[in-house]
Amino acid sequence: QNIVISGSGLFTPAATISNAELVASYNQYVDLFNQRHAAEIAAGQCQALEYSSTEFIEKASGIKARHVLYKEGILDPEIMHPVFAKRDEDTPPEMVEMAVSAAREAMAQANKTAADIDLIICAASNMQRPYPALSIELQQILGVEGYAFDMNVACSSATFAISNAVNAIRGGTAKVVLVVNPEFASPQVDYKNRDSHFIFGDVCTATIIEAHSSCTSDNAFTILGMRLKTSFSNNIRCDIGYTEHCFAETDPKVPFFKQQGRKVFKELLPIVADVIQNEMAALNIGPDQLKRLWLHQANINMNIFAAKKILGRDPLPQEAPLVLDSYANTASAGSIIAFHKNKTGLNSGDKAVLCSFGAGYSVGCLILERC
Ligand code: CO8
Repeated sequence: QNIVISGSGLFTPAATISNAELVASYNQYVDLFNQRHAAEIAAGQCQALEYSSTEFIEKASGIKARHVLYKEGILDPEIMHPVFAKRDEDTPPEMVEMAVSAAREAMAQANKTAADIDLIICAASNMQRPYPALSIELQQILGVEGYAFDMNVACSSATFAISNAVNAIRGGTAKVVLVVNPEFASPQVDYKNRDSHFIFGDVCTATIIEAHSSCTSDNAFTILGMRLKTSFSNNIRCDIGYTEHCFAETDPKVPFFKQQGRKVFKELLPIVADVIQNEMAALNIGPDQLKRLWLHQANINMNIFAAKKILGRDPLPQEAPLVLDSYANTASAGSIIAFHKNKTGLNSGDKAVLCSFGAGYSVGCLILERC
């Protein structure tokens, strides 16, 4: 049974933060911190903080700006986190609100109404609550029958969810599946940490997955193959969890994303290349047949390195499109944004790769063919 991605959608928050704005506020925070701890710093009991720089950020990551849901607070050196009101039980949380918007675009593209959808998977790096599942609230808002569930494989949440969608269709529990990836990353960013304050942005993507026989979209992609891989690593980690309030000592850094960026770069790339190359070999697809690589968007150098390894030459910019410059790292949504914004211009039969990689480690590779 041929299964296709027949539509995609994207919700982009209106507010943006440029590197210049982010670095200016961080550097103000550094000045305040160093003034307030001048005595301890002079006595060698505390390390002075160093300035961040726009040049470093752009060169090391390719990021120039990011979208955020709530800009207020992030740039205030006395606050350094998004400030927003807690919503009551009758108001959908931000992640559900973003998902409604992205879902509607994907459904329109795939010519689907709520009545056509049997399953909704909400897949993201963080959930605003453990239960009831965000996807079930989204199901109610969209007016979808059937069933819904949430899942998390960090940066590979979207590709792993698409593979779950394919399996649900093959298993007969659904005919048409909506996958949403609301990545509300900014609350997990430690804006007081120079190493990671620039990395993430907020966004939501959506895809419709269905059997080829029922697809009426004129811009659909057949899923020729899927390969998923995980391998445990502490190098990208977040420890916030529901047991946190039980501990006698609380660590103020617990809610935040942390990583050993260099180690991630070195260890993850070979796994990514292996997964993609093994799936290409299984499908008998050579690098010269690949017309596009929609890769996870974490780091420009990592993306170019991976594309070069797969293609065996330098990629042209349109072959491995980047959205990092304006969106930053958007966890699981990154490769789907690259797909959504750069899926036109391919001919029927053209092959492409959509691949996520990140925390876990986790890698999810889909080999696609333009219908
Ligand atoms: N400004 C100036 N200097 C800086 C800054 C800064 N902002 N930050 C660090 N430096 C300094 C460092 O301190 C270091 O100084 P020194 O040499 O004196 O020690 C020097 O610059 C070089 O630092 P790095 O070695 O860290 O620099 P890199 O060139 O390695 O670049 C990166 C850092 C950009 C982080 C890079 O390592 C990278 O991108 N690696 C890949 C990481 C990756 O892909 N991670 C995936 C994470 S995403 C994911 O999996 C999703 C998880 C779930 C998300 C949840 C949402 C929040």
